[in-house]
Amino acid sequence: MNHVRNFCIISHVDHGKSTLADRFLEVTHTIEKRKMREQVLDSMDLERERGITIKMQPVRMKYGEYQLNLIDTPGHIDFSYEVSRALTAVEGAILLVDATQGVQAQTLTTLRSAREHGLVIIPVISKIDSPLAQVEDTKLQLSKLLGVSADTVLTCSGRTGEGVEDLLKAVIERVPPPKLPQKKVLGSASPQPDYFSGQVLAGTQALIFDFQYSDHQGVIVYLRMFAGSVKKGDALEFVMSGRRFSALEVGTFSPTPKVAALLNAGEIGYIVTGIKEPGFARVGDTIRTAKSATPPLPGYGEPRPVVWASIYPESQDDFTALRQALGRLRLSDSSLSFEEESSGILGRGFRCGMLGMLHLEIVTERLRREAHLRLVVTTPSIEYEVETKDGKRVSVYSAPQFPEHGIIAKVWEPFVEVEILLPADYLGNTVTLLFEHEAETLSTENFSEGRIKLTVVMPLRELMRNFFDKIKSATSGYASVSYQMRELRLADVARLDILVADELVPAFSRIVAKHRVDEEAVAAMEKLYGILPRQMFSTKIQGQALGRIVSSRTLSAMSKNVTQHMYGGDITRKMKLREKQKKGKVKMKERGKVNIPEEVFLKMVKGE
Ligand SMILES: Nc1nc2c(ncn2[C@@H]2O[C@H](COP(=O)(O)OP(=O)(O)O)[C@@H](O)[C@H]2O)c(=O)[nH]1
Ligand SMILES: [Mg+2]
Repeated sequence: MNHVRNFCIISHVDHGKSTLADRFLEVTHTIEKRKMREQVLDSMDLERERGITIKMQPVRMKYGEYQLNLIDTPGHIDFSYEVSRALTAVEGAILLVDATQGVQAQTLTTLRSAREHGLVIIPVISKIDSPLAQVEDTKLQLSKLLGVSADTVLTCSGRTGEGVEDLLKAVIERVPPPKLPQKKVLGSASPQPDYFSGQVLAGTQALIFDFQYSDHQGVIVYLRMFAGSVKKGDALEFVMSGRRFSALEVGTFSPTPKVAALLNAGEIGYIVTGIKEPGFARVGDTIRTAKSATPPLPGYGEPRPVVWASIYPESQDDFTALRQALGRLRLSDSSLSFEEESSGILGRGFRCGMLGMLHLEIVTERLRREAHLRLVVTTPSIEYEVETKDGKRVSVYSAPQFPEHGIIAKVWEPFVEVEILLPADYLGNTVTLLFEHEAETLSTENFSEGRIKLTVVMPLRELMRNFFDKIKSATSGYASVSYQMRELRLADVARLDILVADELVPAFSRIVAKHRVDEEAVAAMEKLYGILPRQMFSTKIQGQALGRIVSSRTLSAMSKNVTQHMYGGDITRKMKLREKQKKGKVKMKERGKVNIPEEVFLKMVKGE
């Protein structure tokens, strides 16, 4: 009998995964009471500040004679690549649904991928302590969704601990132990390798599902053992890159790293490699005994970036530091992609692909904090494919690179399939909003008592036009949304430029639907008019698209005397200011440059 159980907790964001994990850790005495804190597995500062889980976090617990390996996962869609990798390391999943919210869009998405991985699903209702909990109703929703009887749905509260121990018992009963490799029978033909099925193998075979980097230990590999075992000193290799290393330490998560003598087939743990340079290994690669012929496990597809932004060091002296920081960050965030690029004004930097706006925010914040870098981040953009009239097809990752109107033959843009769950009462508002965002409805289903599930396809460009916020406000916060990237389709879009004092400001350029060019141009112009400080001279603000000026407005000059607001005070300071003002005026006229403060850039780029 095998005493190992590997499982993860999946759900819509905020349904109580990390809090339930806390109670598991308590019940199993994995963490001492005095070291316990809320959502203890959210160990990054950023996770704690924002109250969200960004990274999956494995932890090993002992319960009776059982070894339970749990992986807590993030719920936000921008971190779904973390979830999909966690699913390959386990045999079962607790599908958690908040009793005060019911089944939400991300519940459906994570359930679908858990099923694709062939996992045993344990349906669980959380937050039953809440006065707003609708336990029976949620039970019905969940049992219908899974096609199981309502009495197989369990209930718990991460706050009071009610039902938590029964959940662990259910994990032990319902989740199968890992399949182990069969013993080789002499003279038998070697069977085909089969993922998760247990194979006939001589050596060690482990799937890399995550990394961590430490200055002192180098690359630390998070893995799920499929065959054989590893211990300190073993000679191992990465299958794809062929890179060899000796295991400096092996261990498990408690949730902090804890040295172990051995990691056996079926278990989850880590290996310290001591390798300091990044770039030799990817998640989804297999680790095997060095010089063995053990076949690789099926890996992961590369995630497809949703938004792109360029990240430059404020000072070019930090370029190498930024490259190193990105390399290290990518080890612990394998959904990040980056490539070197250079720009005339900003120098050398990196074009980075991310899974959404929250992901972009987290990446830049982590670079700033963990590597202490000062950065310039350009306006995020989605990817377009442009065919120019000379027959060349190029990928465009930022609006300023979008070719001039006159030379474009065709443009393609990514579409997304979006699932929306909402109360039927808000259908009218939602349909209007969907129309405004060029969405085409694929299906409308009654989902549960008074709720509807809409499936639509729309341009990613329209999803990025604040669709999430808008649908939340159109439905008093009740709608939940999940989406998936689909194919590229022909697009009817144009680049909208903003000119300030007749000069194009690349950071303000963006790609908009052709039929919205006028509207967008006026909106951008008015917005800038409202936030741009007055200059020494009157300043024209214009929108330009499709080869013509589509909007124009003039900001009058600032009042003549900059010392007016100073009462009394130091006369020499006033003189200095006047001197400065004079010089400034001359300089500005010479260059015709307008001084656009950093916060104006930020305000223009953010929101609408
Ligand atoms: N009343 C109540 N609130 C809970 C419970 N579990 C979690 N919460 C709250 O729900 C919010 C989200 O919890 P968290 O564990 O971070 O959710 P996650 O995003 O799924 O990991 C937090 O404010 C928790 O305090 C519960 O069982 N009862
Ligand atoms: Mg969490």
